[in-house]
Amino acid sequence: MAFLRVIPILYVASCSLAVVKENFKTCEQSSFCRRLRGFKAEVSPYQLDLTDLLVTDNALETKLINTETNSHFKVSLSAVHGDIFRIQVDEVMGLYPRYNPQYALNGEPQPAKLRVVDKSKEHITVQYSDNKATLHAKPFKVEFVKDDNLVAVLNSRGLFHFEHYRTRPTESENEVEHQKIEDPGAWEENFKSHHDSKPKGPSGIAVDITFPGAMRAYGLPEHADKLPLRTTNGGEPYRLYNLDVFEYEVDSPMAIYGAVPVLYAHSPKHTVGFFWHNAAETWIDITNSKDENVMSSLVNLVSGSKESSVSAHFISESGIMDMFVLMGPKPRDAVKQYASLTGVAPLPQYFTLAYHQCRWNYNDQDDVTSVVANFDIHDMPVDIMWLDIEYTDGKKYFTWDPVKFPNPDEMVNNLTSTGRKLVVIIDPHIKREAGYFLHEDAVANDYYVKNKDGTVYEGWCWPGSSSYLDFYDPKVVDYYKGLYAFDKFKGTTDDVYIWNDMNEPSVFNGPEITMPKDCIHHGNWEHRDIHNEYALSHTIGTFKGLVERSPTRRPFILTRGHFAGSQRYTAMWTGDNAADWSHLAISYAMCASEALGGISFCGADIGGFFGNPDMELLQRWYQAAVWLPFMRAHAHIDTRRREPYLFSEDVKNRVRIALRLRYAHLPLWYTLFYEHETTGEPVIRPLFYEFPEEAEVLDIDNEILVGNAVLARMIAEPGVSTISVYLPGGPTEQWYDIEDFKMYQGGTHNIPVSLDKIVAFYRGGNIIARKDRPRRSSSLMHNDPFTLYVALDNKQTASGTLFVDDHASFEYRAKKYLYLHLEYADNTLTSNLIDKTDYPTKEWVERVVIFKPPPGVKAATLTSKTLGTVDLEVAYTREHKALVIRKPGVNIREPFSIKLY
Ligand code: NBV
Repeated sequence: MAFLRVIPILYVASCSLAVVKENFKTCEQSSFCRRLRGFKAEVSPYQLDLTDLLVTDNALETKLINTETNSHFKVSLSAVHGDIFRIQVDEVMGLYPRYNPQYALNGEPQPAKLRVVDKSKEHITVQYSDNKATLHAKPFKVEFVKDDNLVAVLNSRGLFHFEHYRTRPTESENEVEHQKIEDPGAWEENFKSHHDSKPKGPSGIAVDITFPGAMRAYGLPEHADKLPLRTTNGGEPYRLYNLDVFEYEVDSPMAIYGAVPVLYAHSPKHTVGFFWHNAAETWIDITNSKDENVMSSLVNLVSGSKESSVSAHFISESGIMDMFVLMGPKPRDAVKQYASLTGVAPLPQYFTLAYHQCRWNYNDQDDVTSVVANFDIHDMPVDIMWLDIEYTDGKKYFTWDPVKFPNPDEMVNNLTSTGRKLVVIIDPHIKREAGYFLHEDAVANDYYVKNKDGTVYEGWCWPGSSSYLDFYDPKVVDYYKGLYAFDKFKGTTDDVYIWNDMNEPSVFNGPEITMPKDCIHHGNWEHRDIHNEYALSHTIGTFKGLVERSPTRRPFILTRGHFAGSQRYTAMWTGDNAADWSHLAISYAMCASEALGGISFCGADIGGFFGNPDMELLQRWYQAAVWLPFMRAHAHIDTRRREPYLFSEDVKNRVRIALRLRYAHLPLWYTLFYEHETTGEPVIRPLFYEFPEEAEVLDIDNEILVGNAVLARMIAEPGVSTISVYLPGGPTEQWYDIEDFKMYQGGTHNIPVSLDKIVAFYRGGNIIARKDRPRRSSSLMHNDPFTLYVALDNKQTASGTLFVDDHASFEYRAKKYLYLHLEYADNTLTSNLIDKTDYPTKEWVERVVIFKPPPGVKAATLTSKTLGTVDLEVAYTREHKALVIRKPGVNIREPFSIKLY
């Protein structure tokens, strides 16, 4: 019945797109948020007892006391390799164990040595490299200093709070006691929740952290909001609670599908990160001094100066308090420090970076075949076809609809024989239907998440009555991964990959469209403790399944729900956006924020999921999506068909050009993903990442950097004929329009734009390897030659890298790859291997294009071991904007040099 009540509101596409806000809590309606946001103290009641101190090589441990309630806590401060401090706070003799996320960290953080450099009854200071942390006793406060600059202070505003029991009360005492200690609203969420029939009561935690000198904060994905975090005082805090928000709105701090609790406070002088390692519902208030007069006094308190600052107030419903301070000092350092904790995305297969064609739903197997055939007929590249939920037999995952997809083997073979791949959806809800093997196995072996009374939890989702696998139970993961085996999931092959949707988890009749918080997972954890981590636990199961199924192929998984650490297993996309300019506009900001949160492999549905884009919006969307890591078109079942070949010649041509531009840059994307795996650097970067000293870039989020070499500026304004673009780096920086090679210096430029225009620049000083021969799919490009684009800086130099391997297997981990360093200086281009590795390849250099070339070049010679020294043809392009060197012909495996005369 609940389903009938909820579904019409939630899942019928409405004419005017608007989120139903009433379905989701505000901070005020979330009792722990209301309580802890309201917790204010003149002076923090929390004090350290530094007489109770244990110091080891890597950590110190001491006691913290709430002087008002006399509750005791254990605090530890440790040094983590790579300029990171970790602070953990937990109850002493807590009545219940508190949860610490199990899957976010990529193993135990590596300890580093710290030493005590100063100590009294009032404070203790430890040092690790040029980082210092001082614990102050009365009141409790921790200061972080880098290079003698105070960069962060924990609890300077006295908002630290830890809800805690001292004794196990009876149910009635408990209620009275807590109404006294906390507040009368404290019971709504937690009173009835228990592991052993006793109520647990409030277990919220909160802390403030202030960053003196900071001018902006970034991060905390996933929100459909601008890149810089806004001041939330007086409004709603940013919320992190994985939710299936139907028709989410932009410019909003509301929670949506993913939660990555890391933020970066940034100023031209310093960047510091803060990772709140907690999987429960979390709210974060942000205060930017630029917006708040009140903050300047706070900053003065903290730093004694009038400089700017940012402050954050983290509030979570449960869990231990586990915090990492990433000491920077630059954005690059802080982001890499975060990656050192939560890991990196393994190099994806090459095809995953190409163009994906999706729709809810392709009608049947003939439809799939015909869509691909049409891409071929219309000469547009496509690599991957996607099947949404309608391919299944009655929403029973791991099965096929016998009428629409009677012969999946044949369909898959048709598709993969032309080098294409298939992705099929697998959601985590399991249809409760007698005879469905998965449900029967789950019931027989106790695989489902439970209600608090130990019975199996039943919710409502696409299949109707559903239950949810408990991926916290190792035996469930063991079973689940086996479902991907070819003999289990019939019709699939090595070329079929997986889309995990609805894994927040989405429960149509659940509170806030998700699982009730008092459901119980393996280990006796309440759903409230692990909620934001559930999707991650799901995709780990899928990842294991794909590795086991195809041990020599790198898995590809797309997920909607995500958490810190998800990058180690999956790509993500920004869910159900709308065919609206505002949703196109927010897509760079959303993916840039994810990239700072470690998840570079991000994209937004091209065209917008809900609604029908007009032709201008659709084309602009394709053009913008060229520069996001995951490039997929997708559409709601109620929308008109919009495969790009359906439109006029003009539109087709523009989309074709956008797709070809994407395919030409696949070597760049691939190299960047390799470098992401090896260094932790994000693949796409907001401007402040590469230009941290430049105040002008702080708020820019309609531009994005692909690596450090390409700057793309989306056009998300309808009907424009001129746009303004900011090119960072100042007057000495040289940027080249990638279409006409025109050179611009750093600064603001107004650029005329037609509908054809894709606004992107190569940064002077970089060499970009491209594959410019148009093909139907990326697999047909493997042996194609490279064109090297040399974009010179004002010193007439440039450099770049190129990664080459088999595009699919794990052999690159056994040194079967080529990683090239390309360099241009003194009128000579050279290529050398960075690592002592080898990979036999047919790929070769077809052309070199030099932007802003030296004048008067008449000839060039190539020298390499097997070719010796050969003369090459050179020619300037019109207006001498570029010099083209024809057919160097050298295999990319061979070191070479090309000298200009
Ligand atoms: O599986 C249907 C859709 C899917 O197309 C979309 O991409 C997901 O984000 N799914 C959500 C279910 C609900 C759509 C209203």
